Amino acid sequence: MPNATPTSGTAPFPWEDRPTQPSPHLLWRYSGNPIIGRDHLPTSNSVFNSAVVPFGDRLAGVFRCDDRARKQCLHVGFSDDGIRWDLRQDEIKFASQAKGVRYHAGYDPRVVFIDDRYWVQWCNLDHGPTIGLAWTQDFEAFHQLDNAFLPFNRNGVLFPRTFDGEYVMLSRPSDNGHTPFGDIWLSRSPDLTYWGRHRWVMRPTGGWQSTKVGAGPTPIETEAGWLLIYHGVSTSCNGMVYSFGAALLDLDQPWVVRARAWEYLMCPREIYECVGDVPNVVFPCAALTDADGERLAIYYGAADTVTGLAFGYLPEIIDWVQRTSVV
Ligand code: BMA
Repeated sequence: MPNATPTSGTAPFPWEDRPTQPSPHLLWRYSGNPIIGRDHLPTSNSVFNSAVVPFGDRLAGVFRCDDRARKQCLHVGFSDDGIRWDLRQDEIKFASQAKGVRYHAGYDPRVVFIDDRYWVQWCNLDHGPTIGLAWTQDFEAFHQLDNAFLPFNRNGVLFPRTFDGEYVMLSRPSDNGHTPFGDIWLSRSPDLTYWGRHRWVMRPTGGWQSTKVGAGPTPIETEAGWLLIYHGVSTSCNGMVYSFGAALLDLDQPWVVRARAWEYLMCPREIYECVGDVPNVVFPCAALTDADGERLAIYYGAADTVTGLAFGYLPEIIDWVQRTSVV
């Protein structure tokens, strides 16, 4: 069985056993979904597409909270069990910023621990959407670097370690609107400021992922390769539909796709995924594994309104990606 590098350490790992009712699905949803409602903060319109990470013996996270003016804001939150979250009312204010960089609004954060600090990647609005980067060591003081890329770009996702001394990030070049296209690309940097050595990774194929694809949670290192959970978008007569699936990237050359499942892992079907500010969206931004690298908990935004949690077994998912691969 492939083993994943555990990401949970001594932090709590949220879990609920697979329902006993026969289910054809690899993932099952937490029975108490959504775990974070749209009114979690007195000022929030919606809380979704958010990132959580082990933080000592707790979990911490950066949350997308759109306010009631519909401004996209980033807020810090903490949890003792991964299910009940306490979000700070004030949005993140940067303790320092690279000269000239702007933070007007931000959304769809990811968080990853590399070396000795937590790196936040998000879609930063600075003359168009691009990839913002900041670090923190305590989830109190955040320090913003220069944007990683030129606009327009979304879904910047760092790998959790360096490759030959270089940081590696996935992203999706896009447009200034509701981009009707999108491939996943990979870029490298010696210092998280200067990015280059770009490599193409994957394009939309068909069905649930026929319009565009974008990286989701931080890739998970396993013996079978990097498990990449990514969102795929299709376009129906009713608009875009966001689902998510999985692929395995080469351990040493992570721009090489070794396997890619044809079917989705999850598509919007519960009421809270199909009804909200943007109907028919499940959008994963974070995943935790347990200490044995067996169990997986995925945090995802639902209908751009609330936050959901889903569970699965990593070995089953990896086996399924390999068995059903179209690569
Ligand atoms: C994308 C982003 C995501 C959102 C998705 C569906 O462009 O805005 O935050 O979940 O659209 O609306």
